Amino acid sequence: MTSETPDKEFDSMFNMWNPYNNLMTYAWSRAASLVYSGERDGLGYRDTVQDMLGVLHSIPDEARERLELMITGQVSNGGAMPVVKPFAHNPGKEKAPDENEYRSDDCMWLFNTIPSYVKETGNINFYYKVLPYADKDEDTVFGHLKRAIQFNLDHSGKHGFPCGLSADWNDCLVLGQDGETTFVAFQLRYALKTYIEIAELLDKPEEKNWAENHLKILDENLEKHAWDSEWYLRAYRADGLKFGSKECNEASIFLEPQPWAVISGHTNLEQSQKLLDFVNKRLSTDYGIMICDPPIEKTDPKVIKARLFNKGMKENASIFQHTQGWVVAAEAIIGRGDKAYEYYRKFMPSAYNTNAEIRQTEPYVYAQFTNSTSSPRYGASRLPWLSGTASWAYYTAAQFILGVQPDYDGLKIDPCIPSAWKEYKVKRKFRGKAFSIIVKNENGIQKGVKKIIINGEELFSNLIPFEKMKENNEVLVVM
Ligand code: IFM
Repeated sequence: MTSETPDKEFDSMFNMWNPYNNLMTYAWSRAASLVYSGERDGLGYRDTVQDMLGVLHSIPDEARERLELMITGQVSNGGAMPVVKPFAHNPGKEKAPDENEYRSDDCMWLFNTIPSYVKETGNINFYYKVLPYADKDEDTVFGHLKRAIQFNLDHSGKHGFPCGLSADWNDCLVLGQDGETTFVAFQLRYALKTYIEIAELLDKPEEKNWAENHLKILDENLEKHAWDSEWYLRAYRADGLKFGSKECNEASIFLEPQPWAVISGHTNLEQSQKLLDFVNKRLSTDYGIMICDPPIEKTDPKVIKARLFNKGMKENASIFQHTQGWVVAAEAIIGRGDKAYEYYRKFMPSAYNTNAEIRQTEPYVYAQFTNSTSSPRYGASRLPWLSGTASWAYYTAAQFILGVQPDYDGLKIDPCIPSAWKEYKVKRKFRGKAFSIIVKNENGIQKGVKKIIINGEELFSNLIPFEKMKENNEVLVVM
């Protein structure tokens, strides 16, 4: 897929460097990193499943093989092996991890990647494909997804949220077996919403009902126990200690649950706007959005390990790059294209071509984090290449900004762009067919498609159905 937009720096990332970064990250996982080497000798579950989001369109068959490998890394209780060893993995015969080795977010990422693969390829039968679990038994891919949900329902705490276990996405929170994570609670909400869509697609009303009931209960618990008057809490420890609450002196707000409240569909438009405005007020800097604030200086590392990092670095209140795409997606979901793009450019490497002395990292590659306001190196980025940032940056640019969204029945076009963009072009291959798309935005709006004409024929919605597609397609989109 290539773009021709009014922003040449965006195009250079999107057409060349970001896809290259995606392929490198996919190929090497974290194995070639000086920081991670020695720590693991296989594919980390959560990182690998997310990395695939950036390559599904370019190498779908190879990505499917990797995806199947990761699905067979799921244990029969629904949780995942933290690391899958690509050469030694022996599905059906692996030893299940000890209870305290599971991470609560690992299998939740399957709900982003599996539907993306099916929508990209149209291979709906993939949901019926039977694959073994890591330790014993087998199931369809749809069944694997259900067990992933069941795992977090079975490992829920007293507020009805998934337990933190060995870690949720943020490796530095010490939540333990019985502490609870609101971030994974929002991931679980996203999983239930996605499961409902798949159950509808496969015509499984009982499954749909099952998920709808759980979703309703989870929504109630989130409003009752996760809302902290202006933002969502990050977690509860088993003894009731809150993380990311106005009651905390340090790290009183964490970023992760806020965009996921929007992405998961939990908040309505008005709530989403207020929440994201608050994120802007509390966490936004010149170079992106901080992961938490204020930084951690006194809290015991037994509570938050991030204290071991200098303030303003890594999980200790840096501008953690992986999370930036989530905020871009959330802003685009509520139609604020100017804001989404402003955030996108703040962490876009090529935006630093002429001030590389600030970013201090190659201006064509994503990094793990940027030093934030509390660091003496404010603006400097570190740990380039092997970070989940690349795939999320690409995925949000392609699907949420340029708005080219593969769907089960065709290609949906739903851009969310800066009002200053009056026109842009995209070229893309989709299921073997070529598309040349021109988006016109003479009225300078940020979101909303008025008209789509494909090969001279006007459509009645913003989905281009598969039946209307020829080998080569000319598409005009009017916003
Ligand atoms: O989510 C993790 C990732 O798995 C490894 N790098 C740090 C991230 C945030 O803690």
